[in-house]
Amino acid sequence: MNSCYPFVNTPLPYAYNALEPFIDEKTMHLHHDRHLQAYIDNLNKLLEENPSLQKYSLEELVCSWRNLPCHLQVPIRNNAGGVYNHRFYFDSMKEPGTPCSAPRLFARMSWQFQSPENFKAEFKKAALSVFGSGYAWLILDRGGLKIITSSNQNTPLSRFMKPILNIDVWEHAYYLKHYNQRAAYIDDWFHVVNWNKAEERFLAA
Ligand code: MN3
Repeated sequence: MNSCYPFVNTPLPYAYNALEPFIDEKTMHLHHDRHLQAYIDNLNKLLEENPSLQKYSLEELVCSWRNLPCHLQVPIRNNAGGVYNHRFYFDSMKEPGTPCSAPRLFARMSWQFQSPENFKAEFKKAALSVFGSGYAWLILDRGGLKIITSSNQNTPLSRFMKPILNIDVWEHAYYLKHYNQRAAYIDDWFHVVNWNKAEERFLAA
Protein backbone atom coordinates (compact mmCIF):
# COMPACT_ATOMS: atom_id res chain seq x y z
CA MET A 1 0.00 0.00 0.00
CA ASN A 2 1.44 3.35 -1.10
CA SER A 3 1.37 5.29 2.17
CA CYS A 4 3.69 8.28 1.67
CA TYR A 5 4.07 11.27 -0.64
CA PRO A 6 3.85 11.15 -3.60
CA PHE A 7 0.67 9.14 -3.30
CA VAL A 8 -0.36 6.97 -6.23
CA ASN A 9 -3.70 5.38 -6.94
CA THR A 10 -3.00 1.70 -6.32
CA PRO A 11 -5.17 -0.69 -8.37
CA LEU A 12 -8.30 -2.22 -6.89
CA PRO A 13 -7.63 -5.64 -5.33
CA TYR A 14 -10.17 -7.12 -7.82
CA ALA A 15 -11.50 -6.38 -11.32
CA TYR A 16 -13.81 -3.39 -11.83
CA ASN A 17 -16.67 -5.76 -12.66
CA ALA A 18 -15.88 -8.21 -9.83
CA LEU A 19 -18.62 -6.91 -7.55
CA GLU A 20 -21.39 -7.30 -10.14
CA PRO A 21 -24.34 -7.58 -9.90
CA PHE A 22 -24.27 -5.88 -6.48
CA ILE A 23 -22.02 -2.95 -7.30
CA ASP A 24 -21.69 -2.14 -10.98
CA GLU A 25 -18.56 -1.80 -13.06
CA LYS A 26 -19.22 1.78 -14.15
CA THR A 27 -19.61 2.95 -10.55
CA MET A 28 -16.35 1.24 -9.61
CA HIS A 29 -14.51 2.95 -12.49
CA LEU A 30 -15.85 6.38 -11.57
CA HIS A 31 -15.38 5.85 -7.86
CA HIS A 32 -11.80 4.56 -8.02
CA ASP A 33 -10.46 6.30 -11.15
CA ARG A 34 -12.07 9.70 -10.69
CA HIS A 35 -13.28 10.29 -7.13
CA LEU A 36 -10.37 8.64 -5.31
CA GLN A 37 -7.93 9.96 -7.93
CA ALA A 38 -9.12 13.52 -7.24
CA TYR A 39 -8.39 13.15 -3.51
CA ILE A 40 -4.94 11.76 -4.33
CA ASP A 41 -4.18 14.60 -6.76
CA ASN A 42 -5.38 17.24 -4.28
CA LEU A 43 -3.38 15.71 -1.44
CA ASN A 44 -0.22 15.54 -3.57
CA LYS A 45 -0.68 19.16 -4.60
CA LEU A 46 -1.04 20.26 -0.96
CA LEU A 47 2.14 18.38 0.00
CA GLU A 48 3.99 19.67 -3.04
CA GLU A 49 3.22 23.20 -1.84
CA ASN A 50 4.06 22.32 1.76
CA PRO A 51 7.24 20.20 1.64
CA SER A 52 7.51 20.04 5.44
CA LEU A 53 4.48 17.72 5.41
CA GLN A 54 5.96 15.28 2.90
CA LYS A 55 7.59 13.18 5.61
CA TYR A 56 4.26 12.16 7.12
CA SER A 57 2.47 8.94 6.27
CA LEU A 58 -1.17 8.96 5.21
CA GLU A 59 -2.24 7.70 8.65
CA GLU A 60 -0.20 10.42 10.37
CA LEU A 61 -1.83 13.09 8.22
CA VAL A 62 -5.28 11.66 8.93
CA CYS A 63 -4.64 11.48 12.68
CA SER A 64 -2.86 14.75 13.28
CA TRP A 65 -4.41 17.36 10.99
CA ARG A 66 -5.41 19.33 14.13
CA ASN A 67 -1.71 20.04 14.81
CA LEU A 68 -1.16 21.66 11.42
CA PRO A 69 -1.26 25.39 10.66
CA CYS A 70 -4.88 26.63 10.53
CA HIS A 71 -5.09 27.10 6.77
CA LEU A 72 -4.03 23.49 6.15
CA GLN A 73 -6.27 21.73 8.67
CA VAL A 74 -9.45 21.43 6.63
CA PRO A 75 -7.84 20.66 3.25
CA ILE A 76 -5.59 17.98 4.80
CA ARG A 77 -8.47 16.50 6.81
CA ASN A 78 -10.68 16.29 3.70
CA ASN A 79 -8.12 15.04 1.21
CA ALA A 80 -6.01 12.70 3.39
CA GLY A 81 -9.30 11.43 4.83
CA GLY A 82 -10.68 10.97 1.32
CA VAL A 83 -7.70 8.81 0.35
CA TYR A 84 -7.70 6.80 3.57
CA ASN A 85 -11.47 6.19 3.69
CA HIS A 86 -11.72 5.16 0.04
CA ARG A 87 -8.79 2.76 0.21
CA PHE A 88 -10.30 1.26 3.35
CA TYR A 89 -13.69 0.91 1.66
CA PHE A 90 -12.34 -0.69 -1.53
CA ASP A 91 -10.22 -3.09 0.54
CA SER A 92 -13.31 -4.07 2.54
CA MET A 93 -14.99 -5.72 -0.46
CA LYS A 94 -14.45 -8.88 -2.54
CA GLU A 95 -16.09 -10.89 -5.32
CA PRO A 96 -19.49 -12.18 -4.21
CA GLY A 97 -19.49 -15.90 -3.54
CA THR A 98 -15.78 -16.23 -2.69
CA PRO A 99 -15.59 -18.08 0.59
CA CYS A 100 -14.75 -15.92 3.54
CA SER A 101 -15.38 -16.00 7.23
CA ALA A 102 -14.75 -14.09 10.41
CA PRO A 103 -15.29 -16.56 13.26
CA ARG A 104 -13.78 -14.42 16.03
CA LEU A 105 -15.44 -11.22 14.86
CA PHE A 106 -18.82 -12.94 14.48
CA ALA A 107 -18.49 -14.42 17.97
CA ARG A 108 -17.87 -10.93 19.34
CA MET A 109 -20.77 -9.54 17.31
CA SER A 110 -23.07 -12.21 18.73
CA TRP A 111 -22.01 -11.19 22.22
CA GLN A 112 -22.34 -7.44 21.69
CA PHE A 113 -25.17 -7.22 19.13
CA GLN A 114 -27.09 -10.44 19.99
CA SER A 115 -26.34 -11.93 16.54
CA PRO A 116 -24.52 -11.12 13.28
CA GLU A 117 -27.98 -10.57 11.71
CA ASN A 118 -28.82 -8.04 14.36
CA PHE A 119 -25.45 -6.37 13.80
CA LYS A 120 -26.30 -6.05 10.10
CA ALA A 121 -29.66 -4.47 10.95
CA GLU A 122 -27.99 -1.98 13.30
CA PHE A 123 -25.27 -1.20 10.78
CA LYS A 124 -27.82 -0.61 8.05
CA LYS A 125 -29.79 1.71 10.32
CA ALA A 126 -26.63 3.72 11.03
CA ALA A 127 -25.69 3.90 7.33
CA LEU A 128 -29.19 5.13 6.50
CA SER A 129 -28.97 7.76 9.23
CA VAL A 130 -25.99 9.57 7.67
CA PHE A 131 -27.42 12.92 6.58
CA GLY A 132 -25.78 14.02 3.35
CA SER A 133 -22.37 12.51 2.62
CA GLY A 134 -20.33 10.27 4.85
CA TYR A 135 -19.67 6.75 6.06
CA ALA A 136 -20.85 4.16 8.55
CA TRP A 137 -18.14 2.27 10.38
CA LEU A 138 -17.67 -0.74 12.57
CA ILE A 139 -14.85 0.18 14.92
CA LEU A 140 -13.11 -1.16 17.99
CA ASP A 141 -12.92 1.37 20.79
CA ARG A 142 -11.40 0.49 24.17
CA GLY A 143 -11.94 -3.20 23.54
CA GLY A 144 -15.57 -2.96 22.43
CA LEU A 145 -17.16 -3.07 18.99
CA LYS A 146 -19.17 0.01 18.09
CA ILE A 147 -21.09 1.25 15.07
CA ILE A 148 -20.49 4.91 14.32
CA THR A 149 -20.99 7.31 11.45
CA SER A 150 -18.78 10.08 10.09
CA SER A 151 -19.54 13.08 7.91
CA ASN A 152 -17.79 13.98 4.69
CA GLN A 153 -14.26 12.52 4.79
CA ASN A 154 -13.80 12.54 8.56
CA THR A 155 -12.34 9.32 9.87
CA PRO A 156 -12.50 7.48 13.20
CA LEU A 157 -8.70 7.11 13.13
CA SER A 158 -8.39 10.70 14.27
CA ARG A 159 -10.47 9.77 17.34
CA PHE A 160 -8.11 6.91 18.30
CA MET A 161 -10.55 4.22 17.22
CA LYS A 162 -9.56 1.10 15.27
CA PRO A 163 -11.65 0.76 12.10
CA ILE A 164 -12.82 -2.76 11.16
CA LEU A 165 -15.23 -2.03 8.29
CA ASN A 166 -16.73 0.97 6.49
CA ILE A 167 -19.36 1.68 3.89
CA ASP A 168 -19.24 4.79 1.74
CA VAL A 169 -22.74 6.29 1.57
CA TRP A 170 -21.88 9.32 -0.54
CA GLU A 171 -24.34 9.27 -3.44
CA HIS A 172 -21.53 8.69 -5.95
CA ALA A 173 -21.07 5.24 -4.38
CA TYR A 174 -24.49 4.05 -5.55
CA TYR A 175 -26.43 6.61 -7.56
CA LEU A 176 -25.81 5.14 -11.06
CA LYS A 177 -27.23 1.75 -10.13
CA HIS A 178 -29.43 2.28 -7.11
CA TYR A 179 -30.52 5.86 -7.86
CA ASN A 180 -31.66 7.37 -4.56
CA GLN A 181 -32.27 3.98 -2.90
CA ARG A 182 -29.51 3.94 -0.32
CA ALA A 183 -31.18 1.02 1.53
CA ALA A 184 -30.97 -1.18 -1.59
CA TYR A 185 -27.29 -0.30 -2.00
CA ILE A 186 -26.57 -1.22 1.63
CA ASP A 187 -28.35 -4.58 1.19
CA ASP A 188 -26.28 -5.25 -1.95
CA TRP A 189 -23.08 -4.16 -0.24
CA PHE A 190 -23.51 -6.87 2.41
CA HIS A 191 -23.08 -9.45 -0.42
CA VAL A 192 -19.58 -8.17 -1.18
CA VAL A 193 -18.17 -7.53 2.30
CA ASN A 194 -14.72 -9.04 2.70
CA TRP A 195 -15.18 -10.66 6.10
CA ASN A 196 -11.67 -12.15 5.96
CA LYS A 197 -10.31 -8.62 5.86
CA ALA A 198 -12.60 -7.50 8.68
CA GLU A 199 -11.45 -10.46 10.81
CA GLU A 200 -7.80 -9.63 10.07
CA ARG A 201 -8.32 -6.01 11.20
CA PHE A 202 -10.26 -7.14 14.28
CA LEU A 203 -7.50 -9.53 15.38
CA ALA A 204 -4.81 -6.89 14.76
CA ALA A 205 -6.65 -4.14 16.66
MN1 MN3 B 1 -16.68 7.72 -2.26
